[in-house]
Amino acid sequence: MKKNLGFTLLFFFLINFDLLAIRFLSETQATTQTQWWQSVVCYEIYIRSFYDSTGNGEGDINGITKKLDYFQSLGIDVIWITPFYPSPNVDLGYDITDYKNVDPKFGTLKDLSNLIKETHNRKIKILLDMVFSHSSDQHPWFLEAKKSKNNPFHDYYIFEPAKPNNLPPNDWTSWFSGSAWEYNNATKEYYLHLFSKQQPYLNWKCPNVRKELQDVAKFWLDKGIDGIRFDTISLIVAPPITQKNPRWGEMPEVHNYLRELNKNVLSKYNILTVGEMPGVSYHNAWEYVAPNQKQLKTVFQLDIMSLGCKNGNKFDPEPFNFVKFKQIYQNWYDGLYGKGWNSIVLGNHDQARVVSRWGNDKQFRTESAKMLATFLLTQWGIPYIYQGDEIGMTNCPFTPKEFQDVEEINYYNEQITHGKKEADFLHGLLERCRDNARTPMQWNTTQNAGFSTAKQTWLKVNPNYKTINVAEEEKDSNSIFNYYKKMIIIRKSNLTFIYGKYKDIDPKNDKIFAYIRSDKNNSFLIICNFSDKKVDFNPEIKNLKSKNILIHNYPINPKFRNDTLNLQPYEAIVYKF
Ligand code: TEU
Repeated sequence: MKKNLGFTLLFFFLINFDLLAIRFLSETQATTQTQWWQSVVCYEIYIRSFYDSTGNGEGDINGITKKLDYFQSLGIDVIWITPFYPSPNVDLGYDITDYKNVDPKFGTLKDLSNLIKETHNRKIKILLDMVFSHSSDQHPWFLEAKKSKNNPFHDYYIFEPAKPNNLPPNDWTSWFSGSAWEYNNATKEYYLHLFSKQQPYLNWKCPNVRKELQDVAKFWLDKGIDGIRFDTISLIVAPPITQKNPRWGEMPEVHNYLRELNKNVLSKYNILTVGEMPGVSYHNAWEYVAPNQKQLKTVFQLDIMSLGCKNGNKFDPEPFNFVKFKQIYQNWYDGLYGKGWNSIVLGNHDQARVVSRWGNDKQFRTESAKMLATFLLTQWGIPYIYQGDEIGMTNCPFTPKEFQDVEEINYYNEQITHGKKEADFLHGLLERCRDNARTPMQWNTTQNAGFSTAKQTWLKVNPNYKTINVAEEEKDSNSIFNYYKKMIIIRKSNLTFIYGKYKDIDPKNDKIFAYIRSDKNNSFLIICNFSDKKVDFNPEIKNLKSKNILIHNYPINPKFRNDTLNLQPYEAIVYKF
């Protein structure tokens, strides 16, 4: 009897051990197993400003379809399209009233199916933007929710009783200025909004909300899209309202809800998912994107966007700390490499133009735009090119009357209300406002830069379109556009840039970003002068002069004095050795 019991126990131990071993192998394998999306180069399309096919002054879905060959010629593998769902456009599409439809001004569901088909015909993949942490205040869910406390949709949002004297539940502020609470008269409560008051915060603790949003993701995935960019997805669970300075992105329930979304929907498709995750950084990003966490595939590294913001104010620019800039890339590599995947952006529809912010859009526009392309496409992490950066589009001269973006309009009004003079803050606002990145794509020198035949475009066209446009760039073999093309080919033909190790060889240098990408087959040295100065730099690499140069953003050979490079302003060189 005892012997049988012993065998039985041994049998069960061995079975469980095998199962555990298989699971461990499959999960570690998943970390190292290659996935289609690890080697892609992505491109963000801000649909409203990309190409207007109807003449109404705004970009649209068929406009993207008409320009798909452009992405093919550039070497793009994935396009991410910003929201085109029905919206009152308080936040230009990031305030949604119908998650399963297309706003008529952008086209129809049929147009979208055609775009997906045509995109796939060109072996390009397509990501859509899902805005799941808030809806529009005109969404039917919210129109019901605010009616009464016992309305079945009331729990879809966060309503809290007012404090004495009808004060908001706490002093949290919105990302778009002012309080994060708006009073709702019908129920004598406040509702939470992290952005504009027209973007009420969705309550993911409500199972019906999670079910609705899972259905939304499934609806679009079943149309054949290849992935999702999740807007502000780390914000889906609010900290306790007693937390004076709320720490977003750290609530454990976020993981549970993302696991549920992944289990019920995302995991059933071979897709790329990328989270925009305010509050998540290199020390905890792996908790969201490590394969065995079963949540998302990748995360955007946006820590650099907090650099150069005096007292944390995006609209009070100061020179950015370049050593900190480099440290951020090292931290994210150390925090994620071998555990999960990072996504690299230098700009997007929420930030100033990359050549204006990180480069030099005056004397060294071409050199610095090419240097930034070299940097973006040789870093570890999936690179995202933002619409127009591939031709060196720059910030645009606006007057406050021309503003279209709620973030800058609210900020402007708040400053004036607090008695500030325009002279005190307008310069900084103009330098960093989101409209800089949202001016219409500059295709050529015809009316409205070839973006639209409308008399008036939704946002002004940058007056420099006569000299900065796709047509000019495509025909000039030394253009920024053709440099991006070469850099994309270099990245994709050298897997070291995708899977290889990363090492900053001079982290304390306050002008030069020099790093090595290596694997068992190759080593590459990338040198980027992020300054407008001539700089001597000795990378301490023997016979560097004799090494093979893969790409260089100056027409002349690099200058040396012995083993020391005399780098030109914004000079970028990639050596292979
Ligand atoms: O942005 C979220 C976010 O982190 C914001 O702080 C944004 O980066 C801000 O503009 C920086 O100053 C996402 C979308 O990308 C943005 O366009 C939306 O306005 C926002 O969410 C609300 O949906």
